[in-house]
Amino acid sequence: MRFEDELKERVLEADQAVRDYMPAEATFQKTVTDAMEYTMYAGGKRIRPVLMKAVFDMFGGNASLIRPFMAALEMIHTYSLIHDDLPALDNDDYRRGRKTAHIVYGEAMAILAGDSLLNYAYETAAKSFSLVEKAAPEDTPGLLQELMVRRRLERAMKVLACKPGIYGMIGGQVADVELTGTRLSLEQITYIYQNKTSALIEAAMMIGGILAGVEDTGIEKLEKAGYNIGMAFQIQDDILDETATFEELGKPIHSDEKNEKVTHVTLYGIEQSAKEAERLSEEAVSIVEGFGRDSGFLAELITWLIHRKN
Ligand code: GRG
Repeated sequence: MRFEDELKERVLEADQAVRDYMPAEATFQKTVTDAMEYTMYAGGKRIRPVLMKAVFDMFGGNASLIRPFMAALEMIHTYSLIHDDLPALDNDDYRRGRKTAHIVYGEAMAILAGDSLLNYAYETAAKSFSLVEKAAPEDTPGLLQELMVRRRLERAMKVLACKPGIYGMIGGQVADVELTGTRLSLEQITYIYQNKTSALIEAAMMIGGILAGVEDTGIEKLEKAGYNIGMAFQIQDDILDETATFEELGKPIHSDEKNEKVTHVTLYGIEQSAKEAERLSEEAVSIVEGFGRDSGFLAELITWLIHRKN
C-alpha cells in the first residue's frame, strides 16, 4: 500500500480508538464534556497513537489491549494543547484551525476540560485491565500468560504516568515558561524540547513496544528513537512557525517571536536546523531498522514527520 494511503488508514484507526473511549454520557458536567470534544475532534494529526500502533504492529502485537492506551495518550496530548493555549501560557486564539477552547468555552471551562482529559486518560488506560481475559486467545492461553499480559499493562501504565509529568512534559513546560525572554543555551533548548515534546513521543514508542512484549533493552532503544523523533518534530515545528501560513498550520504563525521564545531556529537559522532535524530523524530510522523487523511504514512515518507542512 502507498505510504499516504496507509497513513490515512492508520489515522482513522487512531481516531476511532479516541472516539470509542471518549465519555459517552453527561448531565451537569455537559459543558466540560462538550469542551473536551471540541478540541479532541478538531482534526489533530493523531501522530502519537499512530506511532504507538506502528511500533506495536512492527513487533507483531495482536491484541486490542493497545486501543485504550492509544486513546489515553491522545487525551493527554490534547489536554496539554488546551492548557498551553490559555492566557496564562501562550495566550493563543486558534488551534487546529478553530478558536481555542478558552475563547469558545471561557477560561474556567478550558482549564477544567484540560484537567478532565488528563484524568480521563488514566480512567481509559485502566480499562485495558478488564480486557485481558477477552484478549486474543494467543495472549491468554493460561494463567501464566495472563499474568504476563497484566505485567505489560502495569509497565505501560507506569510510562503513561511518568512521561507527561514533572520529569517529562511538565518539566519541559516549566523550563519553557521560566526561561522565556532569556537567551537560551543549546543545553536549555535541548532540555525543553526533550521534555515538552519528546517525552510523549517516547511514551508512544515505549508503550507500543511494551504491550507487544519487547524486552528492556529494546524498550531503551525505542525510547532513544522517540527522543530523536520528538527533537526533530519540535525543530520542524519551529521551522513551520517561520515558514508556513496560518491556513497550513491552523494556528497563528510567528508565535515564537510574539511570545519572545528562543528556538533552535533562532540560534542556528532555518537551514542548519533543518539539517539537524534530518540527522536526528535518520538516526531514529536506523534504530527502528536495527530491530530487523518489517519497519517500512514506521521508517517512512518518521521521515514524513520532518517534511510535514502542519
Ligand atoms: C499544565 C498549565 C499546564 C500546561 C501544560 C505541557 C504543556 C502545557 C504544553 C506542551 C504542549 C506543547 C505546545 C508541546 C509542544 C509539542 C508540539 C509541537 C505540539 C503540537 O503537536 P502536534 O503537531 O499537534 O502533533 P496536533 O494538533 O496535530 O495534535
